[in-house]
Amino acid sequence: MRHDPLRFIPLRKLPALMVPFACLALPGVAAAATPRPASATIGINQLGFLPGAAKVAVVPDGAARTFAIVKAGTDTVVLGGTLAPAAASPESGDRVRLATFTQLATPGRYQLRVAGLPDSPPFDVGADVLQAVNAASIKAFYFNRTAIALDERHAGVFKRAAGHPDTRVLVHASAASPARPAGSVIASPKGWYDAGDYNKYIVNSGITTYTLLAAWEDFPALFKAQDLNIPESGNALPDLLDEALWNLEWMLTMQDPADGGVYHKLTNLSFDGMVMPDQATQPRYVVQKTTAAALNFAAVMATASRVYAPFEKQLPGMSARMLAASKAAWQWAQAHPRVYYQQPKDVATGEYGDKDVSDEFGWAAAELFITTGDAAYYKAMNAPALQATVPSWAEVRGLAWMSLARHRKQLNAAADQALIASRIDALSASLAAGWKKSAYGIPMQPADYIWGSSAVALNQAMVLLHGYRITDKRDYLDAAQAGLDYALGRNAVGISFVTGFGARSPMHPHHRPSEADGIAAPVPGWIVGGPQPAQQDKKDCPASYPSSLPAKSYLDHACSYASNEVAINWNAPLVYVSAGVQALTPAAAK
Ligand SMILES: [Ca+2]
Ligand SMILES: [Ca+2]
Repeated sequence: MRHDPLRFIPLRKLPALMVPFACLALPGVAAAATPRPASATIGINQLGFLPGAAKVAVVPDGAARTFAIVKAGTDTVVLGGTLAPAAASPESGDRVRLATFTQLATPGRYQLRVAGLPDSPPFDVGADVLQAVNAASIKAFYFNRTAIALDERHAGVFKRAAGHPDTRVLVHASAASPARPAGSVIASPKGWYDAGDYNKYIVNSGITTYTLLAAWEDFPALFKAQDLNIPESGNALPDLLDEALWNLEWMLTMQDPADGGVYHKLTNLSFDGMVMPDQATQPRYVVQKTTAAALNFAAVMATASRVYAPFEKQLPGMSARMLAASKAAWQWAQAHPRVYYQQPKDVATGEYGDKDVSDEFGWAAAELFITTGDAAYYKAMNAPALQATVPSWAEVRGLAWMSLARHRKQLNAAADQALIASRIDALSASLAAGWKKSAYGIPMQPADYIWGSSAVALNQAMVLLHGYRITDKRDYLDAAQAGLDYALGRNAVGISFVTGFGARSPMHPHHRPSEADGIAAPVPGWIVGGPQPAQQDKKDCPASYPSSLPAKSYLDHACSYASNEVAINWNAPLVYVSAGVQALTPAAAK
């Protein structure tokens, strides 16, 4: 059954809605939005395609019935084709035709040409077209590290002073315990800033870190060969695992050693202004232990324990420490199964509240089963009742199934192999059915344009890549490619949603460092939230949205936290999918 995103994916940290956008009066804030998309543009992946990938573009319906592929900037036609019949796209109000040019496999730079329209942005065909965006999407996490100065050697023009050491964090009254009364001080350094703001939230950084580790588990060869130019480059650990460790070390400090419970977040009492990290110096607090945080933590630490186990020499004791932390959090959740996040009256930052933790129980149990082989965890997962859905921070049951599918060959007899395969295949089939009927040829459906829609597209693609791995059904790979194409420009606004990548990409993300650093270009490698029709920021924005339609409700302005913010949990599936498409696409076109 297809999930209902409106029901299952809550808005990102709700209180942001109530925070007036105060940045316009501050220096360094760009007020101009980038030009609006032309009314009729060809929607295409603006980076390009692997030679063996499905290649499709979206063309506004007009008089033309044919298209040509030309060498970029020339009239040299290398391929011609017929446009598919026009179809209506209710989410964008467009009538469009698909141009399919999958057979174009010769490496080079091209444009798609249709009579009566501007040529498409240039795109490449080549084996390495996704390498740079994959590396940048991971490097973005480095740019959002807390507690470390970004030096010029690693950060280039985006060098900055360290912010938020978090070595003296207060225990909020909501988190007080006998050993740690309100106002006592703990150290909780490292981790990443969550998004455009400077706070740290367990459940959101948990799914993020898991997704990075999943990418490692599925495509290790790609990451072993990768040099991200981060401070740990050249050490004995692959850079992706160095970056993930930066957050895992923070997460470990969020567990109360006295009882195994996990604080929900580490935050100011209110959001910072649009300033650089080192200028944001409000007191920081750990706030309330919750069941969701404990279970999310348990799942991530169980995963990390097996990922870092082969690196015992580099990280002595780390794997065992993570597994012990996972089990302690699991035990706390067993004893406190319904402690939901309740925002204290004096705290106004993101909530990440979640009152359905049945999925978190299932996910944590699955990861503990995979890592330990203990059948009691499989039983606790209650597999027959646990569905697979497209993951989001509050809706993690699909992660249990993807992990089980990934490790299926090593699982013991407790696991139901047929059920694992059927859960992944059924969810992939439903996404592929949407892809087939979509006018844009993408898995995204009208209801998928929610807050963070870009990540919906990429999490769908992640599911589809798992489906392809299990079944070898080519449709699943092609649908996943279409989801990535969406994020990189095959969409109704004709924009690659990744900063710094593509002919047209966001220039004014709602991201404090990008706005406050005085540099025109945004910090690169971030995917912005993308279009969604609720436009909760409309009242706070001096610029207006170009459209109220779901697929066109996008505003490239720093005011637009509802369509143009960045977030770590949106970048993580970009890391996964840009790696997976590279690793799984057959070398030759067919
Ligand atoms: Ca390294
Ligand atoms: Ca949940």
